[in-house]
Amino acid sequence: MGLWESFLNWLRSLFFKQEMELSLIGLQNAGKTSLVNVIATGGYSEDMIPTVGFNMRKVTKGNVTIKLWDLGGQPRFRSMWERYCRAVSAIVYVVDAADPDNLSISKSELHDLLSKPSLNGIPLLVLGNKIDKPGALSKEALTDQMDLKSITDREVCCFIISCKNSTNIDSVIDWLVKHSKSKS
Ligand SMILES: Nc1nc2c(ncn2[C@@H]2O[C@H](COP(=O)(O)OP(=O)(O)OP(=O)(O)O)[C@@H](O)[C@H]2O)c(=O)[nH]1
Ligand SMILES: [Mg+2]
Repeated sequence: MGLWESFLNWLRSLFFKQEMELSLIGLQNAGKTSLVNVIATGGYSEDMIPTVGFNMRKVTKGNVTIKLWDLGGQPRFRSMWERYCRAVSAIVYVVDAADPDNLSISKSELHDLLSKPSLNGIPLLVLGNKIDKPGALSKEALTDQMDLKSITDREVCCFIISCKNSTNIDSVIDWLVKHSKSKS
């Protein structure tokens, strides 16, 4: 590669570099930390330790550096969700789509969070995880049961995924990368 070409590549990398910050929210056991691992390294494990408080991870996809706040989903950590969502480009809300018993709690926690004025207008990505499991909800059923149609003050998108089988993880990354542009 010639000098001039190297110089142009360097310039390009400066101008196209994007940064974004995201928060991963959802009830305990939904698969938030598993999703971070799949996005970062492609690794998946059944043996996961519940997140205590939060973890911050940085992941680079192409020219985009994504700073991820992976929050604990147990009841005692939910009061800090809002604080970690204030400055983000998007909120990613993870739901266990194969756990019907927790859906109504998950739904009310989501709607509570979105009612905070500080989070007004922040785009929302809802992910129904664990679709590898029998009885997991379809995207339509999840949209319905999480009452996503009632959210009209922001952009809302929904995918059903499996961290275990890496299903639709590409679509998630594409969505995230597209939304990095709105911030920087
Ligand atoms: N079958 C299946 N299990 C999954 C999937 N994703 C995550 N799990 C399992 O779900 C359990 C909880 O995963 P975590 O990623 O720790 O969940 P979390 O949302 O981070 O939980 P907290 O940190 O407590 O809020 C683990 O045993 C995972 O292996 C999936 O796509 N399919
Ligand atoms: Mg976790």
